[in-house]
Amino acid sequence: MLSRMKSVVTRYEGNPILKPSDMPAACCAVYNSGVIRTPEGEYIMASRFESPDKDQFIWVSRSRDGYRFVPDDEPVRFACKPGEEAEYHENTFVRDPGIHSWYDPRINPLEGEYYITYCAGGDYACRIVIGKTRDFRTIEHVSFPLHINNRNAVLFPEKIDGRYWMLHRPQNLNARESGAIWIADSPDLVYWGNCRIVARSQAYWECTKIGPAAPPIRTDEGWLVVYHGVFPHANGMSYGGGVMLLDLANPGIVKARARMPILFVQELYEQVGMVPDIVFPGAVIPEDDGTVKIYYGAADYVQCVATARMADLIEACYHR
Ligand code: BMA
Repeated sequence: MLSRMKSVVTRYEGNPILKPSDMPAACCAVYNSGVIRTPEGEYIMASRFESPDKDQFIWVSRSRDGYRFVPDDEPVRFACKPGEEAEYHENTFVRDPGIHSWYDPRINPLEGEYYITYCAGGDYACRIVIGKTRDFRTIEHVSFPLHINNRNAVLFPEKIDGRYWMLHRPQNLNARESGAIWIADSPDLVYWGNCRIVARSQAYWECTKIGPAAPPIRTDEGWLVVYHGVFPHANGMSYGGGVMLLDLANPGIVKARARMPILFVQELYEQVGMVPDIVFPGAVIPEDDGTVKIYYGAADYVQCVATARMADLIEACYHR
């Protein structure tokens, strides 16, 4: 379909904002970050950090302006109740001490706390884990919300109808079944259920699968959800970012959804990396001047940021 709609997203000219050589430990990729801005105005970014031997850690960097980030000296530590470490490792598929695979963190503000939703494991089996942090140095285990083989999850920032809500993406059931975004709800962040499909792929650019990217943001028009979509091309998968609005009172209902991706691979640093042709958004931060910062991983290698006007993102949802 031809569209005359101009691009609503502007890439930061200093991209990438975080790359392997910025990290204080041997690193072959740092990307797919979750980000928040604290009430004190500090930006905190939790990134997927990959060591050259392919362990995966979550590594935090901090910034005053949202563009220049300084990494902590160490990755975050995962903590659970004393005596439950072996169980936590078994259930996050840590194969033996030292082989870690915790990745793609999202930071979800909820009831004055920061909940981290992240994925553990790999292609053999993976799952969503919910943790919680105050200092972004230690993540305390909260729950294993869903059965295995779910990959991306974000929490709504407030209770709706007295319950907690989550968007998630189960692994594709098979090659022909395109992966969809699902919704689940919970009374306590531990027991989740009532899982059902919210949105399937609709356009060709996202025909392989779609998954939630940034935690939903409340707007007058509905919950604004930025998501990722995947297209298969001759060389592999190409990832882009889309946007939709969910009903405020019933977030299982899509009110409006852009047909065109708002973010798609254009720059060299998105085309060349560990995995080519990937833009993978993980956070949208609204600013006081009506703009938002959209943080995204590029080519499974580096971390980038772009800006947009919130009004333009909402309007894009009505362009079909
Ligand atoms: C997904 C996840 C992401 C990654 C993407 C592209 O399945 O593993 O972390 O960015 O694939 O390789």
